[in-house]
Amino acid sequence: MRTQVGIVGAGPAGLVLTHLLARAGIDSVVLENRSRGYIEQRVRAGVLEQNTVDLLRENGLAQRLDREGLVHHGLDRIPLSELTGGRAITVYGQQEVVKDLVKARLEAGGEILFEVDDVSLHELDSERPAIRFRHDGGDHELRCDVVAGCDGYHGISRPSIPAGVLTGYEREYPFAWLGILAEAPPSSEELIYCSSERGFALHSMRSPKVTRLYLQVDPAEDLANWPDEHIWEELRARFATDDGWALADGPLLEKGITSMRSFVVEPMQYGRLYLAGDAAHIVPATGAKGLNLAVADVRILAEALEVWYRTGRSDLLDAYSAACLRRVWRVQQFSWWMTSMLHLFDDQGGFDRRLQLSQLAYVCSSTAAATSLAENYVGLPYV
Ligand code: RFL
Ligand code: PHB
Repeated sequence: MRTQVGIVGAGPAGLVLTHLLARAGIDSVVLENRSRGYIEQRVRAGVLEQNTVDLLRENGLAQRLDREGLVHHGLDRIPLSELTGGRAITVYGQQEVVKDLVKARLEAGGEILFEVDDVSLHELDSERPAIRFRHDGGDHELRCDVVAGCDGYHGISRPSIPAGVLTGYEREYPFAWLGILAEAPPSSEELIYCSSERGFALHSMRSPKVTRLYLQVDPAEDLANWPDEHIWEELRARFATDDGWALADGPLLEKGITSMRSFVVEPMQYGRLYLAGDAAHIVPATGAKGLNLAVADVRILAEALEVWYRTGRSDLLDAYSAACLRRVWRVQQFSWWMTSMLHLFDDQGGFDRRLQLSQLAYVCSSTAAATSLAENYVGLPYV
């Protein structure tokens, strides 16, 4: 088998990349180790920044997003659009984005192979790298010009790079998020980021009938300790206000625990392998940035590949890592800052807690401070 760009992973990064390349007339094949059904059901992100929505729309991939996505002009207490010249976020489940991208690509004759096993990368420092894998009971080799490692944090692309090439930068947080999806109407028009004395909580949604809620929990927490009623009690306690506001509840459709970590590798490239999305960096979910950052990476990669194929010029490809990392570190700082401001830390004393509360009050009352949050949250424009 032969293609121009071999893409490992059919998450947002790999799927957006295959679409952008197709539009530029570049062939690609996507290899995904899970089933189509699995990746289309996996509940994850929900907040798309303006850049992501614009990019999907410009590429004809936003018909259902435009119909069903919930456009938000603010967060609770932060008028995002007013502070950013009209930019907004759209709440639309990541698995819905994945469904739309898979369907559109397959309908256009694109190649996405699901349930591939034992994917391995070879000759990455040559001009004809190869991807070997098993599929439908047989062994295969895909020869390509370039490999895009879009296989997430646990994928094989990053570990295929020889020792000593990459430098990793990491921070683990002393908490995780317990997330639920519930059949209950959202209890607020807007997303609510809540820093309570019992820990952080987040109110988000997926539709007028489905609420998405998160609780800060211990990273070693076992879901078995959280029967549904216990989750609702804790949510009600954390969101409690003295103005009679009540949280609507309903049957749970999904629950899971997500660790919180900041992680970056530099550079995001080795030979003909280019890393994109979670394969190269992880942000704690508090900033709602992971998916958006994955899309920003592959936009840069697709443009660089287009120039390379059209003119033979490799300057943009050579600059890929540096160009991505500028946005990656901005988003890392924002996500770390949101996380640090809103969560309770085990070892934090009264002084640190008062600093957090003061920062939060400042962000909710000063136009300068709120604007800084807002422009990062809706996504700084692509440069
Ligand atoms: P993905 O989505 O992990 O996709 C990687 C794909 O590669 C496959 N794969 C392999 N395929 C072949 N061979 C192998 N050896 C492979 N190993 C893995 C995997 O099956 C998968 O299909 O990475 P990508 O494309 O970089 O996308 C990143 C995003 O998924 C991630 O950053 C976001 O989900 C993060 N995130 C959020 N991001 C946002 O922008 N806004 C949000 O509101 C937001 N909320 C969240 C989040 C992530 C969460 N969890 C569960 C981690 C909320 C949560 C709870
Ligand atoms: C979500 O709706 O899943 C969501 C919203 C905001 C975040 C993270 C996740 O910061």
